[in-house]
Order: sequence, then C-alpha cells, then structure tokens
Amino acid sequence: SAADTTADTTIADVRLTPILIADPPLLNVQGVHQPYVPRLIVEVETEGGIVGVGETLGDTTYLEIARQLAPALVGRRTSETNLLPAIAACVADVDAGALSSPTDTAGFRGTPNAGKLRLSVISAFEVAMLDALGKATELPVHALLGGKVRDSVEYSGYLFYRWAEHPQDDAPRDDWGAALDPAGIVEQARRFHRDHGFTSFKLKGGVFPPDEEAAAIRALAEAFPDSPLRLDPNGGWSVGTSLKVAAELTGVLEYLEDPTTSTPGMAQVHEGSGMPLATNMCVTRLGEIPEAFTKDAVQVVLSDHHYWGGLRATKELAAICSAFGVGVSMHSNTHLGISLAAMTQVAATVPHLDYACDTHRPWQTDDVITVPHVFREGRIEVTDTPGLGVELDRDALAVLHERWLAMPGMRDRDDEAGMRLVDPRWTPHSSPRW
Ligand code: GKR
Ligand code: MG
Repeated sequence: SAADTTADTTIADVRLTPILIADPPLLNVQGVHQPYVPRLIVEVETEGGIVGVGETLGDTTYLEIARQLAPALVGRRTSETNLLPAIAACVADVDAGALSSPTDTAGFRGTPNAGKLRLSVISAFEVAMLDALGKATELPVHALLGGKVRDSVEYSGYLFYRWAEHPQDDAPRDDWGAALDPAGIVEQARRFHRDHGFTSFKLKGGVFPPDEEAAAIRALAEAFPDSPLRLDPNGGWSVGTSLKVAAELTGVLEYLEDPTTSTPGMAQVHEGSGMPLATNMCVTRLGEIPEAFTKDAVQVVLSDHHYWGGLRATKELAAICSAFGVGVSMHSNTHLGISLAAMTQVAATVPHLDYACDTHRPWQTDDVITVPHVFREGRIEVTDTPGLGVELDRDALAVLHERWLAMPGMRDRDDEAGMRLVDPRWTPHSSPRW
C-alpha cells in the first residue's frame, strides 16, 4: 500500500561503522601501503526496516564529515539523493588542518579541498539510499539509474610492485612473494590471469626509475600480446621524462595514466607524444574539466563514484566526457565488496565505457558481504537482485570494526609513514621524482 511504501523509503536511522581492512605491502610513488587501510561502512535503515549499505574511504576526516551528515538524513526519503550535496554543505565542516595534511589519501586525487572530501562521504550515503530504495521497490540499483546496457563489467588486473611482507612483526602475511622487477610483475599478472581471468592489466608505477618500469611493460606485452596495458606513476615524472617514456611505449600501452601532474603538463605530454593520457589526478572535479578538455590534456577520465559524489554524478561525468569525445574508465582505491557492487552497477549503465575498470579488490582478503564477488574471465556479472544485490555480513563487520577500535594508529592511510619504517629519510615528493 501507499502507506507501506512511505515507511519503506523514509530514513529512520543511519549507522556508521569504521573498519580496518588488511592490505599487502603495495608500493607507489608516495611509499607503501600499511598493513591495514580504513574504510567506512554506511547503513541507512528505513521506517519499514529496510537496510541499504554503502562504502567509502574511512580516514578520520571522512568519518567526521559522515558523523555530521548522518543525523541530518533522518526523516528524508531514500529517493532524495539530489539533496545530499546541499545538506552536506550545511552540516559538515571540514577541518582546515586535514586539508593541508601531506598524508591525506586525497594526494592521489589532486589538491584536497572540502568539497571533494564531502563528495566522497556523500557517495556512500547515496549508494546506501539507492540500495534501500531498490530493495523497497524490488529493483536493482542499475534500474534506478535507467537500466543496464551490459550484463557484465570488465575489470583490469591491477599489478603492483610489492614487498614479500610488511616490516611490522604483527602484520598479516600472504603467499604472493615480492615483485620488484619485470619477471616478478609478469608472474603476478599470470596469477591474476589464472585466478580471476583478467586479460587487461594496469601497472602501478612511480616506484622504480622509469626505464625499469617501461621494461616491465615490455615484458608484460611479450607475455600477454593481446592484452591492453596501462602504466600509472601517479604524477611521479617530469614532462621531459613523460615524453621520453611515452615515445618508447607508443603502440605498447593502451594509455599512460597521470605520467605528470598539472593540466598544462599533461597537455604538453599528449601534444608532444600523441600518447592517450588518462587521469584520476588532474580532472578530479567538474571545475577542472573545461581547462583539461579544451587543452586536450586528457583523453580518458577515470571516474570513481567515491570521488565524484556517487553513482548519478558518475553518469553525469560520463555524459560530459562523451560530449567532448573523451573516454571514460574507472579508478579504484583499496576497497571491499559493497564498493565493487556499486562500481559494477553504475558501470553497467554507462554507454561508452570502452576500457576495463580498475579494482584493488583481488588484493583484499577481508570482506563485509556474505557472498563475496567472483571475477569470471576478468568480469563481474551485473546482478538484477533488488538494490546492490549484496548482503551485509554483520559478523565480519564486527570483527573489522574491533580491529579499528584496537589500532588507533592505522585510522588514517599513510603510505609515507609505512615507507619511513624501512627508510627513515623517505619524504613525500613535492616535485617529480624522475
Ligand atoms: O593504492 O597505491 C594505491 C594507488 O596508487 C591508489 O592510491 C591510487 O589512487 O589506484 C589509484 C590510481 O589509479 O592512481
Ligand atoms: Mg591513477
């Protein structure tokens, strides 16, 4: 009845559970992943008792914003996701200190600002509201976004240089071994291919001198001649170095991702090399689009619903990209199954998604859903189950929250601090490393 529907879509309670998830010692331009990474799980419960779930970054700043936003949603309808930015702007203050922190995870998404942090929090609320709304209306989230245009979404195998183990004695261990040279990277790709069927690969660069990373790409090209390949040094190179690597790897890479920082720098690299460039660092909010697109600085934008403010915002971004003939792919951070479900649902609705999406998920041994996803031939099937099609595993959630309570030192991702345990003189690189 109409009364039941109102009860099912009116928000009665919002619960926030910060967690720590295990992460291997993956290397990047800023340092190394620490043994645990914070995430935030959001539950939105309706008056009718329907629970929707969302997941986003869980560092302290994000958590503070979420704590301010959560109570303001009680009494709203789960369908009112368009109001989230305005509500967040009214209720959520962002501590200026957090914005200038060199260790904020936002370092990988350009300069941090209050608006970007709020959007990342909003994304988890939007997803949780859509999950609840989908369950109330018996529709999958993709149907709430206009319906899927594909039945499965392709992901790329995300390769990292890595140590065999973390330097901390009590850190979780795995059986991957170290990958510190081309042979190690190829071996990692073979395991990803064997276990998950990935046929597209991305190598996280910015770790070793560029010619060593180019050699790893060549070795991958030889081992997987039909696979699209990408290299992402997270802005670790100068324009000159980027031009040199781009020239060397033309025809070998599908695209080069954020070789250098700044829109003018990216524009110079593309103009001088013709190499397609992708970014999750220089186009990170709508205001950065006009300069980047008119200067032809980027040819592929890596959307990320956590960064852009949710699933609807991701679709809007994709539409703008399409108007400018710019491609869309998907960026990822360390994440669990709720995020993977949300990424898959929105990716299923984007017409011109011409590249395999990034995901860190295969590196995570934890999850908070009862039936973790399985990659088949590198793809995740787009479920038609109402909402996101996942169920919260409350026991697992409780364990990971206990870990968060027990380890206050891990509540903010800090790759630089991780590296300083091994190299005390390690400092963040404010200028290109190479
Ligand atoms: O997990 O080390 C990492 C990545 O470097 C991540 O933080 C980046 O945001 O995956 C990301 C990227 O594509 O730049
Ligand atoms: Mg990137």
